[in-house]
Amino acid sequence: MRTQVVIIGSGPSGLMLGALLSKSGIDNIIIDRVDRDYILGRIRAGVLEVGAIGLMDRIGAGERMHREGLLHDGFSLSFSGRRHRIALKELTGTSVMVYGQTELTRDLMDHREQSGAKTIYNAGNVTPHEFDGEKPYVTYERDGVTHRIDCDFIAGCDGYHGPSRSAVQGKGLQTYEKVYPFGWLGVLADVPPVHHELIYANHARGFALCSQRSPTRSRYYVQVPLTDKVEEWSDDAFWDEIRRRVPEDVAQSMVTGPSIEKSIAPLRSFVAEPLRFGRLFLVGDAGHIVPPTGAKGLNLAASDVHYLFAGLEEFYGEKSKAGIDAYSARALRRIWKAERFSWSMTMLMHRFPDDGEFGQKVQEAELDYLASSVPAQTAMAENYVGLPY
Ligand code: RFL
Ligand code: PHB
Repeated sequence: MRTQVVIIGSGPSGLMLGALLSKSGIDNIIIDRVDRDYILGRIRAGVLEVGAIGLMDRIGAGERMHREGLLHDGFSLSFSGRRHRIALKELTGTSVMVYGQTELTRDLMDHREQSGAKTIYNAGNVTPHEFDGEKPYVTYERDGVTHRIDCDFIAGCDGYHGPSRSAVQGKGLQTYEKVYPFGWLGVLADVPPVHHELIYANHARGFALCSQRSPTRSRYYVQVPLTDKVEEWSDDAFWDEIRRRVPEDVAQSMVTGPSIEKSIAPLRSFVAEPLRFGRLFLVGDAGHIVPPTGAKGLNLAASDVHYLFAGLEEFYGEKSKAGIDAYSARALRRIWKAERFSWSMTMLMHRFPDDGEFGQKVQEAELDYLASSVPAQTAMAENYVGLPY
């Protein structure tokens, strides 16, 4: 088999890149380790920046997103029994959209099926080869048979645990990492959201987040120790805990119900540099991870795709390598700013077991400053809605 670009990974970054390439007449094949239903079963991001929304429109897959997505003009921070609203729209002129990653992925998968572009699911042992030279290829196994796809480029859109980053180990790859001493226990439930906007809560018992997917579906999170097991958390225990961590009026109006998904995600900051190794590119979570507090992961995948697509389009259209040569540096500039913001939101809103009272006093002072300073709120809002591409 031969194609122009092999995309490893059928998550949001692989699907967005594939759609843009197909639209420009650049042939591509997506290969994933699992199948469509498995990918759609992962409950992840919920907040889209204007850049990601624009990318969906450019692809031509944004119709349902605009119909069902919820525009949010602000969010609240709660701390020390107080609630403070960050007025995103008022401060920056921009809103964000609440539209689940599952729905965005479904729209992209449907779009790809309609376009007739090829996707190979359930592929085992997917491996990139010879990307240092001019003739890279990817091998994979299905039903006991090894297949080979020759290509011009390989896009590693295979997430944090995928084979692309493993393949560049020892080839000048540098990594930067911070692991946080807690995780997020998340619950999805078919209950109406407690508030029309998101609430991020800093509480003595730990962080909590009230998010949503639709007028009838809510997504809630609480900070938990890494030693906690999801099986040990009954629905009742979860609802009791989150109600303790949010302001009293919020707790009283929270509608609870059976969970339809419950999972624990560890929190990590991670960046790989560079993001290009010859004809192999790292894109999205394959190249970087942010803790979810800033709602940036999926949005960074979208900006990486924007830069890489521009480079590939220039390569095929104008026979220029300038765009692909610039990909890593352009993407990393934006990535590091989102890393900084996600780290600072995480430090501000969580309880750190080893930080003691001094750490808490500093958090309180920062939150108090934020509540009283419009420039500080504007800086937070500007980062939350997303820096320009
Ligand atoms: P994905 O979505 O992980 O997709 C990678 C794909 O690669 C496949 N793959 C392989 N394929 C072939 N061979 C192998 N050996 C492979 N290994 C893996 C996988 O099956 C998969 O299909 O990466 P991608 O496309 O880069 O997308 C990144 C986003 O998924 C991620 O950044 C966000 O979900 C992060 N995130 C959030 N981002 C936001 O922008 N806003 C949010 O509100 C937000 N909330 C979150 C989040 C992530 C969370 N978790 C669980 C990590 C909340 C949570 C709880
Ligand atoms: C979510 O709805 O899953 C979500 C929203 C905002 C975040 C993280 C996750 O910061």
